[in-house]
Amino acid sequence: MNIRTIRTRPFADQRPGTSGLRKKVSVFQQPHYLENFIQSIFDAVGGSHGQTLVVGGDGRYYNRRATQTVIKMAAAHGFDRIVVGREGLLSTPAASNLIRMRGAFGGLILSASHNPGGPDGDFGIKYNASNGGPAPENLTEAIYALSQKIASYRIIDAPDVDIDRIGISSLGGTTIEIVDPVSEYAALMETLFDFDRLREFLGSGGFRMRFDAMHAATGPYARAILEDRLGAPAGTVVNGVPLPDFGGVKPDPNLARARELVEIMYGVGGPDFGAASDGDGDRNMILGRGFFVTPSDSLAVLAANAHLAPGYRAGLVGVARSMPTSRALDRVADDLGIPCFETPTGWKFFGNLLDAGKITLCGEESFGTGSDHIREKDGLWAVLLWLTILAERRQPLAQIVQDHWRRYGRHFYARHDYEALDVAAANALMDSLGGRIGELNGRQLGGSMVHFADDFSYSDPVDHRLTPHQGIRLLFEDGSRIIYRLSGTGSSDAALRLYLERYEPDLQRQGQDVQSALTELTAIARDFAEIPKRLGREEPSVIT
Ligand code: VG1
Ligand code: CO
Repeated sequence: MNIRTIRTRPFADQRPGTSGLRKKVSVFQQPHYLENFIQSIFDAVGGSHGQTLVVGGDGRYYNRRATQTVIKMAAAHGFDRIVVGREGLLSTPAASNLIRMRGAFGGLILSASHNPGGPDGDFGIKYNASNGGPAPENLTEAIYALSQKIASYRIIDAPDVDIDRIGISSLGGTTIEIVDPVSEYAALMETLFDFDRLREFLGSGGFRMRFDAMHAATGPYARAILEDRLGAPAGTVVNGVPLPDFGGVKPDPNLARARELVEIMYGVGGPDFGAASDGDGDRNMILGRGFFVTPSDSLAVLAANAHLAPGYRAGLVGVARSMPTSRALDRVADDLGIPCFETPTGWKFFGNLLDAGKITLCGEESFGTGSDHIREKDGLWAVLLWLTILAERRQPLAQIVQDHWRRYGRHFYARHDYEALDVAAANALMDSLGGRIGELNGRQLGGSMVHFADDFSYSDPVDHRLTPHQGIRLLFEDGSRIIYRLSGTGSSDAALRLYLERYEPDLQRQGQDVQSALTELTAIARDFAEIPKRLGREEPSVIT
């Protein structure tokens, strides 16, 4: 087979963000753009000879094309075997599992997750290492550095591989294995949850649920597990066929973007339980009848009840949350007498803690929860754990969450996103905040006393690597928090994320509406950052 070496030049914009490299499809379609990045990954990780590589994506536009490019470049780099999800599909959690099951060297996941799809939307690619988790920062920085001095890449000259049929073929000296994207993932779920018990619960007729796959990667997984194996009625999974443009909707499971599901859950005679997942299947939104569970609360409730599932019967060794995620989890950890770690935003920071056996469960405020079963967040896993809790406790979901608040107190929480910002204005706002936090300690801000303020810096408890500048945080004496950071998943313009949290131990006041409970804190946050003046925005684009 003919291996060609193609001359190329660097692209200045190939630094990976929170979760891989995400750009407009048109950017990826430039000649050599994708190839340069893949070559930089292979050069950064080295040692591909004789190894196994896993490849798959969320099914968005350009997924099929990119899959062929990855296969041909991996073959040119001497991989012994390339395991590919049929039709180029693998949800992010399924890819993480496959890497681990096959003892693979690593995997390339073709996804821009919750970003919009289609020819005018975004595409993305990220590398996961042999533990199944996203490449750590030192590796993504090494990839970027190599992309800035690349002069050529290697690719095999061959016709496209048939990725639509399960089976084994070869390309040069490389074995190409096309696998069913679902089966190994479903088998993993069966080791963690009691499928017989869930089947009985879902088939009892007394419980109804709806799962919205948002025309993204989770559709086939949800159908196979919820409907085929657990016997939920056909039609439980809606929008279950992956589409290259996700049906024109941003596949982001939150109250604003998963409107269809939200309306049904809040409507008359709605189901008992509703859930949705994102483009690549690693996020989850959880709803009860007329009731929304914030992701931070969901994480805390899962931690407090995980022992109800067979996979977690032995209890949790520790938990972790990203810094902006509410501290509801910390209270559960305190109660259980286990450590709770606080990491920067992005799943890559949980990897070391999971690998070192320091934590069992972890999550983020951005609709991401997961455990040590893989090294990515896992939407369907969260749904199965919630179903287990509902099946064991036999209480309405809202009651389970309210009981949780009664016991631990309620953390009112909201995230305000200011999207499509001018990059310079967003950076100037963050710089200004960074310059002013030093004077804040012990001062009043809008009637509240600041306990401390800093620019969050993370020291990894396992390898002791330092990651600075992970968000500006203001902690008040009453336990409230305000956090500001810029998104690292956008493809062109900037987005400011403002995170607001207020603790309410008083049962009588836990029933308030979230936005009104956070009114004062919101005003303080807007004023201190001079949001209207600096960004020209009165209101956030989305509140989650
Ligand atoms: C966002 C979320 C973060 C999450 C990341 C990837 O990042 O805030 O918590 O890990 O997306 O999720 P940022 O930098 O835009 O805030 V996924 O499902 O898009 O891979
Ligand atoms: Co995702």
